[in-house]
Amino acid sequence: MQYCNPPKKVLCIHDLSGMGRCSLSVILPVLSAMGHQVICLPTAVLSTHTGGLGNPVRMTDAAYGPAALQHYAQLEVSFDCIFSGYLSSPAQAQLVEQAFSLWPNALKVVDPAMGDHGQLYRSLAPELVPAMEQLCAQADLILPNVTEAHLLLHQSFPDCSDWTKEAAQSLAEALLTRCPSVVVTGLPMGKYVGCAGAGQERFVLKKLHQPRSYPGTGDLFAAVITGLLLNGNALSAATDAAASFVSDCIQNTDPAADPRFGVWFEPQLKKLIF
Ligand code: PXL
Repeated sequence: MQYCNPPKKVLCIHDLSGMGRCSLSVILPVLSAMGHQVICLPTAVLSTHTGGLGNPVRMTDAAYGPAALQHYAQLEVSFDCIFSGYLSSPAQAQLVEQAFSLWPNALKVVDPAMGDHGQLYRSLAPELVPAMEQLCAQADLILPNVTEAHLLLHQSFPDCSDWTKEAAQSLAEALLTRCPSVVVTGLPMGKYVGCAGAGQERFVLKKLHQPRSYPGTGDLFAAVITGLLLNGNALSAATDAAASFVSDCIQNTDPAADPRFGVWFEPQLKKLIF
């Protein structure tokens, strides 16, 4: 019996929102479909995301994260990638930093999930911003949306519905002072939504999907990019493919469905299996 290569191990430090198709609920199936082993370290367990479904029930235990990291270290496992997302406190940014120092050879991907539509998520304290900035400085790749990009740069959020390619590129490049590779997502570009990347390979992508807004699309995008990088793809190719996947998910979601419950990504997962 010939086995394939062992799956890559990805430590995902993100929240688990039970309903609403975001965070670990979408990252786990995406990375698994791509052939990776996901180790989930929930930063909080919520009944739903915080984007308009009422007040989610929350389960948080500040002691869980550090104890879980200690357990993994004791098991002497090594991770190929550490991928962080929604953190509920500055202490959890330190938790991710601790994971980075325990597994220094892992690919470090930070989705600085903090806000959308020009504002910090209501559930988060402003002190998270400097903690996230510090965390981004230690990452190999950061994936902020346009709101988070402005928060990280201490810039006020522009009221712009049609980003030019040049403006998108300079926003991404401004973040290169913080981290070696950057992909900014969710840039409104007229009839489309674009993303702009910068890093060793310089590129800007635009006009990726229709401007229908759903929670969790940034998490899907980040998970597909991460999975593709771990499979040896270059960032520009991974970004292109992740953008088409998210676009397919949006196009295959009935526009009449309640957007708060996210995109119908499940039937699209087969596109990620090779
Ligand atoms: O997908 C972003 C996200 C992740 N986690 C939680 C959220 C949101 C967006 O609203 O509320 C808890």
